[in-house]
Amino acid sequence: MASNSENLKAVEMNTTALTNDYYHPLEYQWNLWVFTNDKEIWEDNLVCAADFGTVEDFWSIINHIKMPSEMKSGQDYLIFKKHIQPIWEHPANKNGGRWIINVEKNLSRLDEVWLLVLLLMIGENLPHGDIICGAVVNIRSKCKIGLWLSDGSNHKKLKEIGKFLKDNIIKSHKIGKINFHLHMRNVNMFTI
Ligand code: MGP
Repeated sequence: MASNSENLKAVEMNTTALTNDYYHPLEYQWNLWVFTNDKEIWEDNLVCAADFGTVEDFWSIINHIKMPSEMKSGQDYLIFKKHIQPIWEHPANKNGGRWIINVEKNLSRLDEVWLLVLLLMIGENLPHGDIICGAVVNIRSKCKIGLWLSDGSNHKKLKEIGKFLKDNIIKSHKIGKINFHLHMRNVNMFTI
């Protein structure tokens, strides 16, 4: 008969095996930020609400928070790589910009497109994952989803990412055109 310490060791080994098999690590660690629009100073509205680095933790967060279509106007979700703050001023963002997808709020399409963008982003399915900083959904009368990129000068990479979004999300959801804006000059640089 096995001793108590042997039994304990066997349980510990099984637990480790189970834990390692159960969790699927993502390439990057991510933070979920929530923007609430209650305070006068813009940055004071940003709260880091959760972090995740595995597929299972991502879904447990998504399953416990409101989807964008249920949020109040003025609010945002921002999901960014853990070392990047979701503001233009952060070094990873200051020379970058974003692809902007305009989506109507009252449609389940907003939730679907947001989820698809997130899955492509955290799953490293988008091209040039190294220049992807994060994604933002702005709940407004005209809702927007933005994919933030760190390098606004590499037009080839920017366009390849935009084309991927267009081919894999935009066409199937009948959204129309998407636009690329640099953060430092909020003007349209490309439309596809
Ligand atoms: P917004 O919330 O990104 O978009 O920016 P919205 O509300 O759709 O408005 P629009 O300007 O795109 O039409 C709204 C305002 O919030 C900006 O004009 C800034 O004053 C402020 N703001 C937004 N962001 C993302 C930042 C940021 O990163 N840094 C600072 N300092 N202010 C920001």
